Amino acid sequence: MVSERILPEFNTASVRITKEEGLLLYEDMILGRFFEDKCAEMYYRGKMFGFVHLYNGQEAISTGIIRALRRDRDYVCSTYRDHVHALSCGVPAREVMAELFGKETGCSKGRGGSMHLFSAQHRLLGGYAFVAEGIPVATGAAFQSKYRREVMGDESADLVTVCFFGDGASNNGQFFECLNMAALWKLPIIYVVENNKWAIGMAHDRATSQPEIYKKASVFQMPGVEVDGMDVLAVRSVAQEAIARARAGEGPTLIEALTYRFRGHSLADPDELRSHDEKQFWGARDPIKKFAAYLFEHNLAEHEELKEIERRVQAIIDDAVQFAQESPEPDPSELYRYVFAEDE
Ligand SMILES: Cc1ncc(C[n+]2csc(CCOP(=O)(O)OP(=O)(O)O)c2C)c(N)n1
Ligand SMILES: [Mg+2]
Repeated sequence: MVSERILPEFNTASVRITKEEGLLLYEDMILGRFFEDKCAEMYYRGKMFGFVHLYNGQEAISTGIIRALRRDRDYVCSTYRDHVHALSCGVPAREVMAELFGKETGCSKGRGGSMHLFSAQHRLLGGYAFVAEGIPVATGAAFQSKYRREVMGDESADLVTVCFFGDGASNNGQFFECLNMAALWKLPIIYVVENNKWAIGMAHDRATSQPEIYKKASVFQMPGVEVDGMDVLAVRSVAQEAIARARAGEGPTLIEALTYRFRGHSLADPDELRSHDEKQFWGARDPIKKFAAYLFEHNLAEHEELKEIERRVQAIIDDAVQFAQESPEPDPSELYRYVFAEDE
């Protein structure tokens, strides 16, 4: 028997969601899941190099948080587990897949690869290979929008930044330094810890003196909330509240989303350390199946409508692979291009 930290079932009575919104959230999660499954296939066929970290199981967090933001205006900062965050931000699947194939048409021009997705247009501040490296970058982005809005009087700078990172990252120094500054300066930022219980092979409970990460917000006088990261409606609800606070100038929030990755740490990880029982327990809480059940129960979707979304998304993924395959490699004579911003 495994004893797992989970939260009581989220009460959906307060949720107001239209059919259109429901289908959009479903499609976003399916896009993430199907994209990652295709990545695994392509990686094992030798189409990608280096480390590739998949997001299966955690989709409700990317969808619930990012789809509550203003697309192409608010900022998102990711980690090396960044494909699905990029997709939720609106970076086309073609450009993400081409980046993983190291092609010139990728969102980072084939120079970044899986762990370094970037899109100025879609306000994706980047994937970062070093654990916790994105936290100061995101904090800086939040500082600049506040500065533009309050000091320079730019009303269009009412922007919110979301910073994603893992449970392992929450033990790094940047986490504490940045939460302190963000709270002190009331920055418009939301720190989202995706607590999937593991940092490669290190169990979260063995690595930290206080495993309930959301409680660490209190020492900075910052609101900290825990949420069921397998329930997209629960995540969306806490995100909406935190975004409204940040946009109103009331400062940052720390959200701890309880989740699980359904695959190994990276595609090079044989995933032998996590117990069978633990994997089974969390596998039964699949966020996509849970949300499909909600949609049926509330007459927001028919089986055939969801199947139609799945077919459409599969076609997008297949097209992305073809695009990536047919795209050119970067030209070696342009090795130094894009090193500086003015090369763009
Ligand atoms: C500064 C730094 N230290 C160590 C590593 C090696 N490393 C890569 S991923 C990882 C685990 C991070 O776990 P977590 O923050 O929980 O994120 P998850 O992989 O679970 O999404 C470690 C230690 C690194 N990339 N950067
Ligand atoms: Mg983790």
